[in-house]
Order: sequence, then structure tokens, then C-alpha cells
Amino acid sequence: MSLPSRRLQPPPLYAILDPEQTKGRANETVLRELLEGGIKLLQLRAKAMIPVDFLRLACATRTLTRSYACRLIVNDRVDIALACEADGVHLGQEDLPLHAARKLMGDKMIGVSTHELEQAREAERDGADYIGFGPMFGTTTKATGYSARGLEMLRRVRAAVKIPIVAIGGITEANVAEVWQAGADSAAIISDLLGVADVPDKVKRILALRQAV
Ligand code: TZP
Ligand code: MG
Repeated sequence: MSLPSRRLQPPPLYAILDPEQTKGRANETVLRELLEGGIKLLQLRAKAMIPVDFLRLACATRTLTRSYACRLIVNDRVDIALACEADGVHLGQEDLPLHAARKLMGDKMIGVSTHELEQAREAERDGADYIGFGPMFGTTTKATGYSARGLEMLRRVRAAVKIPIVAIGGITEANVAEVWQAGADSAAIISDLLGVADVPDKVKRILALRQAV
């Protein structure tokens, strides 16, 4: 089966699987639950893993995501994204610059984290396939170094760029509708997906909210 090209719209919910945020549950268990719930775009984020472990997890994640027709993005690491045959890579402002990553990634998807309007414009100019924008709200999952950007700034970014926007940071079932309404194509969520008792049910509830927006 051929997976969708990098130019397809992201689905409304972008799950991030982070082994540090699963509350000690096995990565594979949580991954299966996300996929059973209906996740179609998943980022693997493993800041503390040594490369050999990150690659092993990435390959296992690739196999399972493929069987659910879910696209896979690897955070930070172009080499691991390529080695596991991911659909793309997600880069922060301090990771490989887009022009260098593009040489290696070819036509695969590249997402870039942005926190300011000008960074969003620059990422679009340089050929990003989507931008991450945040942190939208307060979050304890990552020490971002930025204050909450909020819905008004998201609206401004929406008006400034045409490429898909994936909002991130402090997004939950309770506020995700506002984020979509403010112009995000997709919402990236960690703790309100990985940290809950019934992961498939949470995914389904959030996806159902999208129908109402
Ligand atoms: N980048 C900006 S905020 C953030 C990342 C990885 C953490 C998002 O986690 P949560 O739990 O959904 O707030
Ligand atoms: Mg990064």
C-alpha cells in the first residue's frame, strides 16, 4: 500500500509518542492504543534515548504504524527518520536547518517548530511541509522557554502562512476545538493522550469533537 505524499493535509489530531510520558507503560501498548483509537499521524519523540535504542523503537513503530496506514514522523533525527523509512522528520529551530534536511530527506515530509510569526514565514519560504506552532498554552511536558502563544497569535500565523499548521503545547480535549477554530489544521497532543486511563476512547472523543467545529 502506498502511503500519502507529504503534500496531503495533516489529520486534525497529531499524536506524539514520547517514552518519557507514558507513565511507565510499554511503548508498544500505548502505540497500539493510539492506533486503535484512530490516530493517522504520529510523531516519535525520544530525547533521552541513545541512537541504537531510538532506531530500534523507530523501526518497531514504523512496522505498526504502517499496518494502520498511519504516517510516521521522527522528531529531531533525519538519520533515524531515513533509516526506519518514516514519512518525515520534525525539526526544531536548533536542529538541522531546512535546506540541509531537504537534501537528505528528498520528497519526504519536513515539519518545523515555530514560536514567532517570522519563524513561521521563514519555514514556509524555505519549503517546510507544515509548521508546528506553540506553545499554545501552559504545559509542563516540555520546558519550552516561551510563554504561551495563545489563540490570537495563532490566528495571526494562520493569516500569514498557507502551509498546514500543527498547534502544540497544553492542548487537551477541553481546549482543542478553540485551536482548530483559530486556524490550526491539526493539534499535537502528548499528555492528554498518553497520560489518560483509556487512550483509544480519548482519541475517539477528540476526533468526534472535530466534527462539531
Ligand atoms: N513542543 C512544544 S510544547 C511541547 C512540545 C514537544 C509539549 C507538548 O506536550 P503537551 O503535554 O501536549 O502539552
Ligand atoms: Mg528538535
